[in-house]
Amino acid sequence: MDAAVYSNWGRGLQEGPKASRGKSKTPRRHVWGPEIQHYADPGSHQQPISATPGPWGHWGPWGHIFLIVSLVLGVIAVLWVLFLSIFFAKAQSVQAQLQMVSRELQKTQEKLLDQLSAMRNLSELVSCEQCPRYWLPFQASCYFYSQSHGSWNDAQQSCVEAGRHLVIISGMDEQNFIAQYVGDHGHWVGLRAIRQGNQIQGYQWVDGVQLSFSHWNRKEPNDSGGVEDCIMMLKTGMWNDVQCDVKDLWICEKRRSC
Ligand SMILES: [Ca+2]
Ligand SMILES: [Ca+2]
Repeated sequence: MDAAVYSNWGRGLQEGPKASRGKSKTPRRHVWGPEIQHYADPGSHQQPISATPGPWGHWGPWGHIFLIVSLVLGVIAVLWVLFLSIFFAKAQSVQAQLQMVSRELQKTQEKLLDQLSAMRNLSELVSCEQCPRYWLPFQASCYFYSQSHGSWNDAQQSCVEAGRHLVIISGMDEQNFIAQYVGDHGHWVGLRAIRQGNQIQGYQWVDGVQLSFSHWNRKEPNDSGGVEDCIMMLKTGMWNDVQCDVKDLWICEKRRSC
């Protein structure tokens, strides 16, 4: 107990002589924790007669904790915003890189197709007419795989404009050759339904020949909804009837002299 605080112990609170002159040799203690209380009756410890702000100030320890928590939350919010900014910048960079890779892949695909066409032309140069650039030769025909999508009518018009037609598949050899280049996309072929009223009477190639060889997928043709008049090759190489305005890739065929 500080001698200056209770210099007149038992006679009420009174500063000691040296303390009252402000020249006490006993220095005032500074402690971290609750302030020392001055009691009128040191024995009772019930009636503090003076109280100065503690080391936490007038807000008390809870105010100090609130201030620290607010600062921590503020720092976390700033770090989170910083993280999101970096994340979105990275995402945009990755997207741009993917687009560039996609373009490079398309160019590589075109080059490979060109080289494949050249190799096949070379092997059949002796006996057959050469195929145009980007067209693949097989037996007495050349084949072109489109890079754009369109309806069955768009596809047929595109082929005919070039003096050819949508592919006509006459047998299993031709079917196997064509199927190996369809990749992961559906392709229109030159076959569509002959419909009278709501009934399909049969299927006909674009050259007017009735269907003889077929390679239908399981449970096809099903003419779902009564509107599936056009035939496409699935990525598996199997055939399916679908609506003619579906957007698909397509395959053109050009006969050549051998
Ligand atoms: Ca053919
Ligand atoms: Ca179908």
